[in-house]
Amino acid sequence: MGIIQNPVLPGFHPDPSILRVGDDYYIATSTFEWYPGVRLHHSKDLVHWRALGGVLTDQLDMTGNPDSGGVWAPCLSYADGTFYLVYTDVKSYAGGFWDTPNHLVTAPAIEGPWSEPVPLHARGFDPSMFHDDDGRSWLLSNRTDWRPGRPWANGIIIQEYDRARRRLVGEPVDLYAGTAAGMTEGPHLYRKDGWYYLVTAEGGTEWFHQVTVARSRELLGPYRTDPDTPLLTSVHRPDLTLQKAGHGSLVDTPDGEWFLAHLTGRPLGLRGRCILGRETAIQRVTWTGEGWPRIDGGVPHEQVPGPGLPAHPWPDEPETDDFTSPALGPHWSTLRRPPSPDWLSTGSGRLRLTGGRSAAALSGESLVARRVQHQRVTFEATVEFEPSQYQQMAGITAYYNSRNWYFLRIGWDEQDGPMVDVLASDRGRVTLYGPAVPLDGPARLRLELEGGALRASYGDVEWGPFDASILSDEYAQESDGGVPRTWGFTGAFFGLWAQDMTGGGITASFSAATYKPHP
Ligand code: 6LW
Repeated sequence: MGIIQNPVLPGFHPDPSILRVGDDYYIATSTFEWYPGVRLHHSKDLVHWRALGGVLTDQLDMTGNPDSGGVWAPCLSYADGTFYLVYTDVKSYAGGFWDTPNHLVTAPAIEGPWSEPVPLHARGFDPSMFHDDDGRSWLLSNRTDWRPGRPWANGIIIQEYDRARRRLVGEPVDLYAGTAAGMTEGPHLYRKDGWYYLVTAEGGTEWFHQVTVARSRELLGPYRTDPDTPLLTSVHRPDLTLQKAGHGSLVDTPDGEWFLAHLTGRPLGLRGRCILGRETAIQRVTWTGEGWPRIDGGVPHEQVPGPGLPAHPWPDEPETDDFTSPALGPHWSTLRRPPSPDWLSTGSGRLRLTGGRSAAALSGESLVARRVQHQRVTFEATVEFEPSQYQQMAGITAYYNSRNWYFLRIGWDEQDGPMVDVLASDRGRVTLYGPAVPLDGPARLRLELEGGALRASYGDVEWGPFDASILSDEYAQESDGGVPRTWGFTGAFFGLWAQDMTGGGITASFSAATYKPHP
């Protein structure tokens, strides 16, 4: 029996939905403004996971949104030889107005081909699909409320989905109002031993987060909450490494062992900032004689005895991406637009980016990045770039969102010509950090993260230490009079970035991108 070492998906992997099909386990996680639009992972033993890549939802317009628009809380399910993936393409939440169109894509195999999206309703977010034993399918979600002074969501709703006609039918009905913990969302429905079990996320996705379970003999309720609610939370245990435990989904093994995949966060210090974003962990679940699920102590554990399944380790991801493949590796994401030949090409040892718009544009940026998954890690890449204008720059970045980033860049100015320095943005306040070091051919640029400190270097020259904690969910959240303008729902990234504000589209070339955790 292997040990599940949590988090199983370190770095930005929130809102996990876990699914077993035969001997294979899959997890889908949210991506917000990053492509691919839904991120998928595969395991055969719940211990070893690998990124499968994602489902590119090209029809999504991730531009012009607050930074955390985009794909929320995908849910993967399976019926009659078909994978069902539902997700919310969040268009707005700022000011309390929710526009949350839900979509369904289907595929005969996890690798695809995925269908064109079927539009569902936009009444609320965190959709999931439940396939009942009688062949009927149901869409669940929360329901949002824009009215000032009201809770922003008021419970879980359910509506029938007709699989043959590929559309919603009937009317949505209220399923569950939630508990006093409030903010009831992330619904997943399961059938076991004659009960329908409704698993929800409550308390909001931060320190008060929890997993709540309710059950009913009838699909449409009434649902009674577990008298010993919640199933899981870290709210009373700020000392634990795994915080924010909530938003869970259940899975069983062929031998009848049960597990819960759930969201967690690992702050810098006691309830400090989470630069790794919200991550995915797995806990072991047992059932009481009365048929309620239990997790040891009701809290998240870093090490969990795995199921009785043969070990199935995947080959290690190489530390350095040499860009020999004509496609981007599965650990890379792109910002707000899918990779396409008009701005990105890879192969023969190079990643070439056509300079895009500035960080503030919220569209047309040329940024290729990977999740920061360790609190102590070095990221470096070789950059070849020949700017001739101060509006052109390329280099490597430690990036949270359009307002919070550090950019170790090759730039140009009238005095120095091509040079290397650090440009940074802290809640939108932009600062240039010298010295400006003359550029000498291809530049090996390096960023080093040590907990809350970030250092940049080129040759013998070092910039920083900078405050890395601004690259966190907590710092990214900004509000207007208590109403969120931008939420911090993603996590820090390391990336390769090219900008050309002349609109001329100068090319930058990147090679040997190395991500190396410190021992
Ligand atoms: C998600 C909601 C939540 O849709 O945070 O963790 C929201 N819970 O369920 C954004 O990830």
